[in-house]
Amino acid sequence: MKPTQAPTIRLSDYTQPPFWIKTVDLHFTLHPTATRVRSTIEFTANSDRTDGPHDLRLHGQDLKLISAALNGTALKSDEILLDAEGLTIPADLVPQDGFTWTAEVEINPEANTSLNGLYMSNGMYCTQCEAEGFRKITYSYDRPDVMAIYTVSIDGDSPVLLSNGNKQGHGKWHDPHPKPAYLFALVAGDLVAHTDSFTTMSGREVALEIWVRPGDEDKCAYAMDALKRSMRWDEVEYGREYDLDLFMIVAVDDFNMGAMENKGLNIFNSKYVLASPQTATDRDYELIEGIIAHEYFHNWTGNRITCRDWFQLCLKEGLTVFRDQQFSGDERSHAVNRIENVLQLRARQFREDAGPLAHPLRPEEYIEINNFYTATVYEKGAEVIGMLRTLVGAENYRKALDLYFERHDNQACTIEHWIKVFEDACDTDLSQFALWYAQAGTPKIGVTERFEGDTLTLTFTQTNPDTPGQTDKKPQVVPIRTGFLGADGSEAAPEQLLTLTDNEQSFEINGLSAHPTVSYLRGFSAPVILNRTVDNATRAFLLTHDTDPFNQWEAGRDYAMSLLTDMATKGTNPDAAFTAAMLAVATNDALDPAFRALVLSLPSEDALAQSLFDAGQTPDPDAIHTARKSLAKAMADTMADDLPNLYASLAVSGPYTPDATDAGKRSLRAAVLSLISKHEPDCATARAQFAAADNMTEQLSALSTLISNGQGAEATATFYDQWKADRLVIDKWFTVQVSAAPPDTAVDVAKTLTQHPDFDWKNPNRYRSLIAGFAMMNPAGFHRKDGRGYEFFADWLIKLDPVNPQTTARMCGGFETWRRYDASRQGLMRKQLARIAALPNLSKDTAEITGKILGD
Ligand code: B3K
Ligand code: ZN
Repeated sequence: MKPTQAPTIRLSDYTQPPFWIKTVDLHFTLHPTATRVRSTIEFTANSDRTDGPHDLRLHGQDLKLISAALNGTALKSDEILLDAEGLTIPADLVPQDGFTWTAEVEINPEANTSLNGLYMSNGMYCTQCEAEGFRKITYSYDRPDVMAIYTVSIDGDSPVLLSNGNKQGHGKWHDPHPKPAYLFALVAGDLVAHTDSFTTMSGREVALEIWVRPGDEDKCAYAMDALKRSMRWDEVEYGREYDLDLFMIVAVDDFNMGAMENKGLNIFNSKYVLASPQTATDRDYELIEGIIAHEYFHNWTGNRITCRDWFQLCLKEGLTVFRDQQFSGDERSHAVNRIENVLQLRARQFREDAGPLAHPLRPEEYIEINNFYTATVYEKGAEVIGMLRTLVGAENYRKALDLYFERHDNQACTIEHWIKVFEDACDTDLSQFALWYAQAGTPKIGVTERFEGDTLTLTFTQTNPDTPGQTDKKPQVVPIRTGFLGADGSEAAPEQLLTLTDNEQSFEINGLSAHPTVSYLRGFSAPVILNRTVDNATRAFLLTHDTDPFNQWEAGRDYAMSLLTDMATKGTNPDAAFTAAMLAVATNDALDPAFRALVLSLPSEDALAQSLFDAGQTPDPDAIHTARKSLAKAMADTMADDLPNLYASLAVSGPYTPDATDAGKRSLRAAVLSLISKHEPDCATARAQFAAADNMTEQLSALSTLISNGQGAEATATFYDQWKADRLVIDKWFTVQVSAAPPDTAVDVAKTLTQHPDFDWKNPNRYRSLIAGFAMMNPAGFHRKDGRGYEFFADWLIKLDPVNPQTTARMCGGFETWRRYDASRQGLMRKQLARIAALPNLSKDTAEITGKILGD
């Protein structure tokens, strides 16, 4: 790794702070380039730290210190030791039994392009403090185990001045709940509110406000509806009531991620708040609902009970993702949601777990904590909670959660606290289960079947692969929901939960009259890779008969994967039995259209590349792209006679609603449209859909079909003219052009688009729409043989790093799979990574990630 000054932070080094904080009072005088922050902080002794006397060491970064005092006595400049990370007051000046710290600092929000701390977005002030942004606002303890009561007053020209808690007057706020500094927030600007109210389960009235830029107020209704449904759901399912008089959401255009759960004042990327049928797709609506719920649910899982240190991040993130997934399943379709979540998990988390960035759910060290807001922490974190619930049962799960909230309210906790709650509530030993938090990598499960007499013996094997820094792993607890199907498709024996705890283990199922077809890992009951030797006839049987919808879908996916693997590596032809099975699913009106759409969508190019690599082969991105196209063409050929009717029958009548039923029809219709276009040289159906669409879902799917068939020039221009004033739609316009472009032209399309006057690259949404759209959504274009895709991507990472390290580091993940490919591509990718890693002044964020990816 490139030499860096940044220290490694270790879990094993955790110690409590020498002092606690009771209250923090902040006064802001806002100015775009010279904001003043006056702070008064009450420190108390920490009686557990008997190793004193202690210095006062406060975090602070990019702050200009104007003055500071202890117990009202001004500190002289030689009594304050300032450095780049904060300040130190020597112990002999610090009253060890507690004291009042006051200080005034000046900060420059306009110069803050990192979007971390206090910054400006379109003339509006806003903050992002998780994980360590509060230290860019004032000197304090910026660590999650220090929880305090905050009072805030704000002076400024902006008509709207917001902070956490309950409102005490214009620009005056008090939050009665102790919170860590990372949940602090401030927003000021010319904003308008979409308002509503909610009556809680104990009858309290809570005001709800969604604050947006003038002109956007008509696009908040769906987010508000999702918020109210989330609030009710948390009361019913978890007994959790909201705890302030007011709950606010603010939409911001410049934001590094999706949203942030600041107490009582959630700040959102505007992409996950604003929606109208004309401008947002069904997928956008689904994401808005899920993210609104996620941030709201953090109020209990994250805010009331927070993390002791950042190593425990999955304590709040894994649990909150699990809760938002339960909510979305309840609000929509459990089967469809589960499939979508597993698709995401495999695309992001399995990919991460198989590469150089693999890390345990609870990492043991980091350089930059923002690099650990990963698919592993979030998505594998949620899977682990799901397994726990499967193992102890729904009733015990609720008992354990009740105990968690009762025992740990207002505390900063660890994974050990979480596990202990389950052990106590369910009277069980979870020491082996806890390995899920400590061991990185996706377990690989093998299975063989033996049938004798009336007994089926299933023998499982479990391998936990080596990952960076971890070898010789122990077997984990793997709950495998298993079904047994008779020849007529009925359940030949009741479903069983087989819990694997060893590296090799057998289970017997008795009383069977014949060898059943076994349906393993129903509902994807554990985040593992199951290697099962199975023939295509069995896959087709499961696709038709499995009573578990997840496994029904999985059988089709597995079937497609095996065909595509052969097509990409051996040049075989598509199989007629597969396309016939797809036709049967597509036209089976008894099945939910959304489910049918998922069955019809082929595995992604990236998923195929990973699967080939796992099987010991070197993936060829061009061959994968071609194989996928020819399998889609074969499906279109088999279905040719049925597609037009199916397409027509899926038209949704009446005004647009984003509900799951209509959205499902539109998604199947989009899949059918893409197949129809394989037989239409002029893409007539897509053209007609583009012209007639009254909603973004249909307009965009038509545009994507046109572009991928080389017919998109006119529609692309029309779309731009229609939507040039809508920044979120123009993000989609950039993405669709680079993601749907044929691979041989994609890099040139991307390059040309970077010259477009609307390519405002400092805006993370816009940057991602084009740069990540190309690198992550057009694999064959990115991995072109001459390396121009890699070079283009690296050029833009280099450009962004000094401006926004957090987003740059995250995007470097585009290179995390370099070891999968042939020597030439590996060399080309390494060259670009080395070019980035060698930059002088590279951020610690990007240095940590590129160093790990290179493995130096
Ligand atoms: N907790 C925030 C993520 C903060 C990321 C800091 N780099 C959003 C969420 O998970 O809800
Ligand atoms: Zn979260």
